[in-house]
Amino acid sequence: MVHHESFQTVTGSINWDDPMYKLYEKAKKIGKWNPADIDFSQDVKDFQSLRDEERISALPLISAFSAGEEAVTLDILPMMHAMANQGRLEDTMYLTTFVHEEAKHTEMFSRWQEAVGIAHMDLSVFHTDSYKRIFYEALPESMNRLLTDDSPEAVIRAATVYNMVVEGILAESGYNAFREIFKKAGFFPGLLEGIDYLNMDEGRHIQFGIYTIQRLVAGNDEHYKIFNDYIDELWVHAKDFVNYLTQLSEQQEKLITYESKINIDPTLLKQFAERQYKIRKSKIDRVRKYDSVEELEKATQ
Ligand code: DAO
Ligand code: FE2
Ligand code: MN
Repeated sequence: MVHHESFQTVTGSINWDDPMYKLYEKAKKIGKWNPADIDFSQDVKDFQSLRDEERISALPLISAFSAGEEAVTLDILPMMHAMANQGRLEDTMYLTTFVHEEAKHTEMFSRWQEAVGIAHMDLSVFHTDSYKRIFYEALPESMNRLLTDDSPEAVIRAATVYNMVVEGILAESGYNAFREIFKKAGFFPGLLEGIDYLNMDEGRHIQFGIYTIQRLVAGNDEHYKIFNDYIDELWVHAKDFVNYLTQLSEQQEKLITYESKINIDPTLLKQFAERQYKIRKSKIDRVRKYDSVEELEKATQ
């Protein structure tokens, strides 16, 4: 679109019942938190109380999240560009909150690293080839394609890597890991408070992705195949990274001979990620036989 032909709010109004508009309303109401207000003073004491090998157990996850949040902050704009270009006003309005939230997530991890004194460390050693395939390559490739191509295929692929794999599988599994490791052990209350906020924001982001893919896949087998093939391709790398984190924690456990509060059942991580993968697939699969998302909603009411 080069010129506007009309304006929705002049010829009619915002569609207040649009799912994207509802997400926008939710974000305005419940997305009000400020990373700068989180108190990390107990986290600093906790970090200092840990032995070196215990401290190291926090780093791979922190490293994956810091880069992950930075990547999604930098790579979201083409989606907004594509939705705006298509005249999808409610989607575009919702995405204004999305962009702001990813920036806050990036800020939160950076503040925590600064507070506990590890901001100077290069944590990229924890980025395996599989992590790089997703965050360094597939994510920016699929998102930036939207700048010149907003076809259904391009939108499906972008939402699949961003909302289904990075957010729906990896970030959700990561929140779970933070809670399993540190909440159970009673460490890092500030970081965990931040994780709870992030998790709420992320729920809306994933909803955006599910709805975006569902409306393009409804009644369209070719579009479904694009989603299904791409999520399966990326799952190989996501699974590989989860396995790497699991192996690290198994090695860690062998190293620590004293009684440590920091531990996690490694199989839990893998099982959680696998479950997320299956949930994402089934959410999209269920809309195939309907001609539209609205029809699915009517049928399941
Ligand atoms: O905030 O939208 C987002 C996505 C952040 C991605 C963070 C990925 C973290 C990977 C953790 C792996 C856990 C098993
Ligand atoms: Fe985020
Ligand atoms: Mn997100």
